[in-house]
Amino acid sequence: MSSNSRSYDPEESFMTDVANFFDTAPPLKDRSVISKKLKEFINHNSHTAGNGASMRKIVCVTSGGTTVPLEQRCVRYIDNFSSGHRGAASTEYFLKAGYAVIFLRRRGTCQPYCRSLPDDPLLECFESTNDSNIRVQQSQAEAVKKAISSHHAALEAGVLLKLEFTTIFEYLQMLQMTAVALRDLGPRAMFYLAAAVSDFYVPWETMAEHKIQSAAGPLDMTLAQVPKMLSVLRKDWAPLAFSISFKLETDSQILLDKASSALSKYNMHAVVANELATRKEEVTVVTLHGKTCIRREPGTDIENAIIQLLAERHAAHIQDTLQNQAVS
Ligand code: PAZ
Repeated sequence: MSSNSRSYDPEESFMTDVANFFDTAPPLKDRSVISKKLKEFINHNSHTAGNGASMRKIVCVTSGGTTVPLEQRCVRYIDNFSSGHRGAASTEYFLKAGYAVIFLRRRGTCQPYCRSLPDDPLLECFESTNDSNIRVQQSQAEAVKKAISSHHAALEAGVLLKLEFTTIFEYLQMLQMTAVALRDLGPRAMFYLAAAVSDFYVPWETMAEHKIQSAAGPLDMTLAQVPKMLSVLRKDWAPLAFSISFKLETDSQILLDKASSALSKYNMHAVVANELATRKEEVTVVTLHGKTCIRREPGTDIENAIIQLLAERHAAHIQDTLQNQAVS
């Protein structure tokens, strides 16, 4: 070995992968618009409601699956399953609990306050009248009124900001921007990362520009690993924020072990473990203090109980952090 050869440093190599991911990702189209919206939203919610520990808390809820394009002029892509129901329902309960919410969702997936509406609200909630006007169908009137008024109330009060992504490149850039923008809130910020994020991707510079041709025979493609940004979020982007990730598995035998290992590996404050088939009925919240199983109560959403538990833990995290800061 020559005297100036350096030994392999896994941390350095990981940070290089992270830097490469962002350096080579196609730039966000609306970066300056998103940045302005984030700044205004955080500013508005930092100067309203209380002071010290009672100041308004802001949570970033991520929701829906990210896509992995296979071509730069994308015709085909790999997708991650998520209807966005968890994120949308959780957003409603966070707002009810007094949080301001940055709702970062996959375009076209479920939105807060729309869960009780039919799949195609425009076509199924409205009807035309004899005098060529449009009116809400009687059977949908209550649901439509409630959805519109709750949504407008949240926007009017400036406590709901909705941002949209499709690809893994957009998602991670927007998450980074949001986390860095929330950094100064310290422990009052929360990340509730329910989005289903791709583990593998095609780096932009190695991606075919045009539609891949089937005449060339079977497709043989190697996907690179997406760097695990959770640890970067905790270490660099927003180190004092209360951070919760989700772990989805289809094999119940490995679910809790995988959740515990995510907790320690990425230094999360909690990991919500759920199985695909039962995710609306049962989850387990894994923390350093133990595991709490939550089951859906009849007549409500499971997210109601998840948010109650996490809001309590978040309040304790704020107290602890502020006390530690006062002592040091
Ligand atoms: O969006 P949805 O309500 O259909 O499902 C929610 C979920 C299963 C995507 C979410 O609870 C979750 O586990 N997200 C993280 C998935 C992952 O391990 O990447």
